[in-house]
Amino acid sequence: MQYKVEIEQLLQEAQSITFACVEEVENYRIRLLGKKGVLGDLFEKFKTIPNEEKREVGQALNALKTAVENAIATAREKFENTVSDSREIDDLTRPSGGENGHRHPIWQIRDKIIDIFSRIGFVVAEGPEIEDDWHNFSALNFPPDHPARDMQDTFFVESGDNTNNISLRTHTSSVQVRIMEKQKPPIRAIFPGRVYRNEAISARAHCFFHQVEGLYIDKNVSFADLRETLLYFAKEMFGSSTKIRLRPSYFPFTEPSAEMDIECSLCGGKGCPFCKHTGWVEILGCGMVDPNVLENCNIDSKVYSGFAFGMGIERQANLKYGVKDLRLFSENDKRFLAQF
Ligand code: 2U9
Repeated sequence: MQYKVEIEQLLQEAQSITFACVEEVENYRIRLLGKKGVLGDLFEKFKTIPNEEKREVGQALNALKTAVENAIATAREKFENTVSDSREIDDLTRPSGGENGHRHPIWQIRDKIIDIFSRIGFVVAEGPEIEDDWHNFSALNFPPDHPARDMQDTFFVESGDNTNNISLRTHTSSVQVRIMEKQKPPIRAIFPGRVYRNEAISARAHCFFHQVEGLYIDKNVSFADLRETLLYFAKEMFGSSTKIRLRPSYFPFTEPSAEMDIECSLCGGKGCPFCKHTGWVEILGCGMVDPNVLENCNIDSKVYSGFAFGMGIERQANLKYGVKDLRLFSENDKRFLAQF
């Protein structure tokens, strides 16, 4: 009980705290996030929380961590601007006070994923949201009769006969194709972006969502490299004790293909409604790039091999924050957004 009250009080503090100078921000950071900081203690104590309370308390703890990080980032930004742009201080017509905005939760997760992969040498690449058939489907080995090529599943931009087959991209894999066509291996990049699927909007599906895909192509890249890279990602994203498993799967563009699960953090792998009593929750898809796809992009599949992976950012947010209804992410309701 005392534990929950402490989290609530710290959350209120993080949401209202103001700083007079950079030193105060740093002292606050050390007190909350430092090696022996308050948050470290709380996360340590979390292990002793009874299983049935873990979900609610875990969400509150994550919300607190985000609020503290936001308070620090916002304060730092403010002081940086104050020093670098002295004209702003002199602008007496500027409105004072008011609420501070912050990054959208989807963007926070996107930044975290980029940060994790950039630490091991992945660069970020972006590309167009409107794509031709080659980059979105054909180069990726989609057979002519694949359901994703159907108007029921994909938004086509050209109305009528669709002779050009221009569509809103259904995944950021199209950017991978563009990079591979332009650049000789080694290629080590991640591809964040918004993608579109022709789905009826509900709590579990939306007509657009956000992905981060990744690609590593070089000589002698193996499935073991894929596994270790994704294990590193899972530990950085969900905590150092995170366990993973890979299940065989199928995608047109990878062979072999797999889906990766992490052990359910709510029940510790014992089985609960959240993990549908399996003890595991799916976080991403992955595989070795199909040699046909390499050849389609003019990369010699006898010399080079590579792995690829893809994940939905909303899915990661769902796992990290327990947000179940996808629609909340695009409604711009401040009561929802202010919690992150
Ligand atoms: C190239 C070659 C291979 C990207 C990959 C997945 C597996 C995958 C889904 C996860 C959830 C999409 O957001 S989601 O619905 N993605 O499972 N994506 S491998 O593989 C590529 C991409 C490009 C040239």
